Parts: sequence; structure tokens; C-alpha cells
Amino acid sequence: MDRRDFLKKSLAGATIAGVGVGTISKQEIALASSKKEATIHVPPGQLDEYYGIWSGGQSGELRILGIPSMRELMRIPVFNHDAATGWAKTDFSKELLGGRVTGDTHHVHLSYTNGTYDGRYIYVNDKAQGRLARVSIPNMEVDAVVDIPNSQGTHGIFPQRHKTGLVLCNSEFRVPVTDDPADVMDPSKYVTLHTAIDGETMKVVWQVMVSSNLDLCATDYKGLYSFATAYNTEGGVHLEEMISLDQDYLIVFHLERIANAVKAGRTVTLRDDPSPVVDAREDDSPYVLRIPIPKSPHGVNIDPTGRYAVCSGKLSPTVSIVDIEKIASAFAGEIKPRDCVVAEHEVGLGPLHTAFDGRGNGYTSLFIDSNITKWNIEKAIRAYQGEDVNPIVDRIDVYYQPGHTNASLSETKDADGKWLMALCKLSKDRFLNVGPMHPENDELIDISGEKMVLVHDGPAYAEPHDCIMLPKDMIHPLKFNDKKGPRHELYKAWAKEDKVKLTRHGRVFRKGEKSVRVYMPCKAPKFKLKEFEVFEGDEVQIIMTNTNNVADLAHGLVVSQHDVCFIVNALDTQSITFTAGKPGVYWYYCPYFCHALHLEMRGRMIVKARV
Ligand code: CUK
Ligand code: CUA
Repeated sequence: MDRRDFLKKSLAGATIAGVGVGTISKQEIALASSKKEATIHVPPGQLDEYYGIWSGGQSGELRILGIPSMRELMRIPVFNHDAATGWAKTDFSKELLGGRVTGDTHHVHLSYTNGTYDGRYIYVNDKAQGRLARVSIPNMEVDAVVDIPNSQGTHGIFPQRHKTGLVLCNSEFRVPVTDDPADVMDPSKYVTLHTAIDGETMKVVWQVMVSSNLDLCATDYKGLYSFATAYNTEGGVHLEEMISLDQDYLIVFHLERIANAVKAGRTVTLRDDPSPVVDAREDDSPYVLRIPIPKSPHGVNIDPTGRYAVCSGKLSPTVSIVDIEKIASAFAGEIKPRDCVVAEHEVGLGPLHTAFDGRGNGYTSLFIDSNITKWNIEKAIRAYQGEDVNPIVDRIDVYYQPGHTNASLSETKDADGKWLMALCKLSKDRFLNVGPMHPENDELIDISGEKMVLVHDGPAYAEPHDCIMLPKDMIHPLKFNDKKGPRHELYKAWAKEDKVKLTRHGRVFRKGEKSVRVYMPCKAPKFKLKEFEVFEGDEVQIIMTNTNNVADLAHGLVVSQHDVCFIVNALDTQSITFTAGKPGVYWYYCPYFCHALHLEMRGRMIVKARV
């Protein structure tokens, strides 16, 4: 039997094993029946059914994947310098990043309307520098970055789900909030902040000050609350101190009370930052509810019905389910905070994150046990009430040590229970050896049936933390930039000032004694300016416009020996500023293959000695 026959034959087997064949039209599925593992192949020329949006961890970027093929379709540079596109070097990106080009993207979410993705924005955090960035989906590029003040380690983030409103951001590290040396040396004075950013303006709205480390973040579906798993209730600064207690908290933030406090001015400011800060450090603070849950919880995920907040135990083998409908009574003091917990069942060792299939099941990643465990919400609640039922439905080994897991549309009311991703931290022997640095392993699991079926291993560069997956029709990226964002405001202003047409005029303007502005339209295979002259030490700004009206026809600009390389997509403009080096001739050229005469697409920057 050749491979083709094998594939055909195994389709029948796959159906029986519950690999939703009908859901993967025109794609071949082979099931290695003995191992309950399948492979999925999206043939050349066929498009994927889902987009996957991946955080890139310490690479500082986002990645777009096709699901189920797991093909990496594109990278979106965010907090990093990207040599191919010039991100972090071009004028706009450099200004946004403030010169800080390392970042650690952990959590990625789309903006919401009415409990589901509205296709407008992607939000992503930077844990390293404490920032939140927004990607405009039509243009698939970052259009805003905001620094989270007064804090370090911006980690869990979550946008509100009833509308594009606030994006809540947790700072994980406790820090002093004054420069008083006594406060700096006294960890009992350190705080963390839960920060609300306006998802439209990308400005800080308020911050709430608490004492515990804030880890993952979630929002409800009604706009009443946000949530943070909190560990290090001990207030320790060393590992042993942070894990001495067996109990930590899910902190619930009462958004209306916080907004009212801000309106009434019951706030403080920290150092010279103007953001209003609500102090919720007191045990009886009206702004927060502290729901006790076992030891150092990590993920908090809201199920697609919006009823339950599921906290994964990390150092406890349990998952705790909080009934969000009980929270109002707890805030009112009618029940104890702990009474909001309606289930707490064992799932295995090292529970980190939980995804949902929209059919009443949770899927928890177990870092230490190295598997994904599927369990039933209703059964977990009944078991907690004393009934003799086992909530565990299925387990699947993953290779190896998963951090995040997420399912298609899991964080929306439309969770469709098709695909689950296990972002494994170690790949060990799963791929050819490529040296001391190993890839991570993103494993795609079919969850459309009763049993989970592993269908794909995807090596990933350091280090995706989180991902979301959504049907391809939920977002509509443009083929040409819409020229509406703040980036284009810059070019319009400059062109107006110099009375030029970006698409037409190749011009050189001396803007100051040591600064020059160069307008450089281009069209395959020519730059409008065959050469231009500047003086040694001039600050040279090049504004380049690609006038080819052909999608996918990018040009770029490299200026030899000047550390300049960036892309200009079709009908778009980009600008960069650099300092002219020693007198001489420097060829500039187009690095993107654009024409039979692409290699000839070049010109000379002539640098003259200053007299
Ligand atoms: S954290 Cu990485 S495995 Cu930053 Cu979402 Cu849980
Ligand atoms: Cu333009 Cu190559």
C-alpha cells in the first residue's frame, strides 16, 4: 500500500475515532490508529480555515498562523527590532517604542463586541518593559503603544467583552512606589497595580493598587468585573517566601465602584505620574473581593457561558470554579468570598491554563504531568456538592510540558470546540537536532470528538506564551494599507509643509544646518531619485512612497553602511532618519525582489565633506 492508499483508507478510521472529517473539507487526514494520532495536510494552494494569532514571548513579536496547517503566515513586529521590515528603525515605530527594542509578549487578545471578536484590534502585553500595544487588524501593524505607569512586569491582560472598552492589565512584580530609600528597602511597602487602559484611545484610565503579585487577567461578559489570579500573598521577595502559604486569591475588581471612586477623586497619584490610583490594599476594601483559592493559582479563564471563572492551581493539583453570579452577594457581604467557589476538583500536577469547547467541558494544561486534561464543568460542580461523579473525561499526553492551552474561540461566547492548541515549552526529541537551542513545540489537537486527537507538531521559535484561534471570516486584513492611522498623519503633515506630492515628487530639502529631508517615490524598477547629496554628519530623513498599484509588490530601502533597511508595501509610505557617515559614495538599493531589474533598482547617496 502506498502512502496515498494509506491516507484514503485511514479516513474511515479517522471518522470512527471522532476526528471531525466533515469539519476539515478537502483536507487529508491520516490516523495512525495504534497511537490515536492523526496528521493533517492542507494541500498546496488550499487555504486554512482558521487564523491563529500567537504571542512571540521574548522575541517581542506576534505571529499569524494558518490552522490547521500550522503554517506560519506572517510575523508582526511589536516590541522588537525587525530587520526585514525596519520596525523599530522607521520614524513612526521608533517613536512608539521609545528606543526600547526588547519585549516579552505573553498575552494576545482581540477586541470584543457583544461577547465575541469584532475584528478591529489585537492587544498584546510586554512583560519586559511594562507596555501594552495595539495592532490595527485592517493594516496588521501596531498603531499604538502605551507604557503602564508605576509598575513592573505587565503580565496578564484582558479586554472587556461586552464592547471595546477597557483593557485590563496586571503588573506582576511588587515594586516601591516612592523614591524614599526606606520604602525601597522595605518589601512590605511594595505594591502591584491593576491598570485600566482605554481600548480606543490607548490612554490610562485608572489604576488599582494591591499587595499581591498579579498574574493572569480575565474579564466577565457583562462589564461588571475584572479578575486577577494573585500569588505571593506572603509579600515575599525570594522564592521560598513566596510559596510558604497554602492559600492565595482570585481578586475580583468591582469596575463600577472603582470608576465612581475615580470620579469622586478618592484617588492618589504616584511619583510624577498623573494617573488616578485607587488604593485597595486594605483587607476590607470595597473595590476588590478576595476569593481564597489554593496555593499560587495561575490561569483564570471565563467559560463561554460567562457564568464561571476557572482558576488553574499551578502549585495545587486542582482547578477552582468560581460562580460569577454569586459575586454580587459576596461584595454585598451576604455571603463569604469563599462561598463563590462552586467546585474544586483535582486534575493533575501543575495546572496552568484552561480552555473551553462550548459544550460544557474545560481543557486544562498540566505542566508537570505533561498532558491536557478534559473535564466536565457540570460534573465538577456536582462532585463538589458530594455526588459520586468523576469530572475527568479524557486526557492526552503532549510533548512536552505545556504552558498555555487555548481552543478555537474559547474566550468568546461562540466557542466552537474544534481545535485546541497546547503550547509546549520543551520539544526535546520531537524534531531534528538543530544545536543547543531547541524550538518549542506547538501541538494542535482535534477536540471535535469525545476523545482528543493530536494532529500536528509545530516547532516554534522562542517563545510563544499564548494564542487565540478564530475562523478566517472573523477578520478582514486589507491588501493595501488604508492610510488612516497615526503613521500616515506624519507623512501628510510633512508633505503639506514641503508642498510635495508623496507619490510624485523626488525632492531634497535642507531643513536645517545639519538636517535634510528626502522624498523618494519609487516604482519597479526605479527610485525617483537616481542620486542625492548630503553633508557628512547630516541628519537624513528619507520618506519613501511605493507607487506600484499591485498588491504584494513591496519595495524596500537599504542604505549601504548606514544600518538602514526597511520595507514599503504597495501604495504605502515609510520614513526613516539616520546620520550620514564619512564622505563618499553609498549605494542605496531595494532589498525586496520586485522586478526582473530588481538588482538594478538602486541609486547613490553622495556624502560630501562639510566645508
Ligand atoms: S503565562 Cu506563560 S505559560 Cu505569561 Cu500566560 Cu502561563
Ligand atoms: Cu524594488 Cu526590488
